[in-house]
Amino acid sequence: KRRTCPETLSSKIEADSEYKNLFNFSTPVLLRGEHFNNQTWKSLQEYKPPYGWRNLSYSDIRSTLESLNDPANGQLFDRKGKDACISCAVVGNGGILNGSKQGKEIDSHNFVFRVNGAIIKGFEEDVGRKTSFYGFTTNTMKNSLIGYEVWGFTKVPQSEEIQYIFIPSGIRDYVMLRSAIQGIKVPSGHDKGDDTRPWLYFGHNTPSRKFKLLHPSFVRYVKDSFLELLLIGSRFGNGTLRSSATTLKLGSLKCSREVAAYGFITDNYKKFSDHYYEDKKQPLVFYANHDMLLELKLWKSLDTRGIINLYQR
Ligand SMILES: *[C@@H]1O[C@H](CO)[C@@H](O)[C@H](O)[C@H]1NC(C)=O
Ligand SMILES: *[C@@H]1O[C@H](CO)[C@@H](O)[C@H](O)[C@H]1NC(C)=O
Ligand SMILES: *[C@@H]1O[C@H](CO)[C@@H](O)[C@H](O)[C@H]1NC(C)=O
Ligand SMILES: *[C@@H]1O[C@H](CO)[C@@H](O)[C@H](O)[C@H]1NC(C)=O
Ligand SMILES: CC(=O)N[C@H]1CO[C@H](CO)[C@@H](O)[C@@H]1O
Repeated sequence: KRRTCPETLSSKIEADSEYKNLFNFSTPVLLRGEHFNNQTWKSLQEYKPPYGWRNLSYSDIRSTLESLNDPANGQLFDRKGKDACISCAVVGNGGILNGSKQGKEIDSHNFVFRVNGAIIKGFEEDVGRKTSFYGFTTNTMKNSLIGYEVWGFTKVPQSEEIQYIFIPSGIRDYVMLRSAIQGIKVPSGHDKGDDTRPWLYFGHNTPSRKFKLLHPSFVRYVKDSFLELLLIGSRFGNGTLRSSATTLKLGSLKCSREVAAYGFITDNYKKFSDHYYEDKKQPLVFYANHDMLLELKLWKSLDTRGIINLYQR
């Protein structure tokens, strides 16, 4: 059933004189096979990864894109008609969620986005159960599996409904994605080796329509519009925050009714642990304090202006 939105997020943003320029609803979001041509190849040579394809292998990029040949690879939301009025929860992994009891509310959204070390088992009451999208770079995913294993992040979320959003930080993401679709071990590059079997991460026989690849131009747009904030990061380096912020921005552009952000940094971050799953409080690690505080200001002001709902307590 189609429902029309009383007030769409895009109309709210368009009416906001300060923020409308931060959002560009025409930015391409996902890349798929039909986008590969000489012109795209050439124009993306202008930027190095994650913002383009400079110095990346033509044959790897081409074969990866060609494997994204299902129309669903180019669409975030499969079910037609749902586009009419979609509400999303974007769930970060911040300590603010420990004891929050937000699980039911999170699951009540049409789609739930999670990122990086998203541990669910044992935390359902606070973070919910549903995962519609999992966003990551190969590097942040693997770092999360190593660094958060001790807290229970032993595998990437897998389920019937889940779809995987690859954030292309370098050639390894393209190679991993292609191998995942083909159902083969990673044949070359950084992730080559016996212990890198995509099906361990994304499940066996996962249909190719469940894999999405963010357009490098989208990653660049997020960086530009977020005032270079994304160069900074926490414990596991610069990719972690980028994955969260990129995923949040993606939700803001694509979810027509509402975007609620849970587990992101808030004013009173000192009260909370780095992540919701640590057993003893661990302070949030800043590599670039100033920038992290800018990020905090940005989330908060987007909330104040009614563009996102930022969970705070
Ligand atoms: C928005 O994105 C489109 C597609 O990339 C681009 O052509 C356009 O110039 C952008 N608009 C603004 C105001 O930046
Ligand atoms: C695209 O580039 C390839 C290799 O550079 C070239 O052989 C081919 O003719 C080009 N195709 C078009 C339509 O320009
Ligand atoms: C990377 O690409 C630039 C411009 O496309 C080129 O000048 C440079 O030689 C390349 N570097 C390597 C290591 O291939
Ligand atoms: C999580 O919450 C519980 C119960 O309030 C508390 O005992 C525990 O210390 C908290 N964990 C962290 C890492 O803050
Ligand atoms: C952990 C890490 O790699 N931090 C780096 C993130 O990026 C900034 C700015 O480029 C560096 O100064 C940090 O060392």
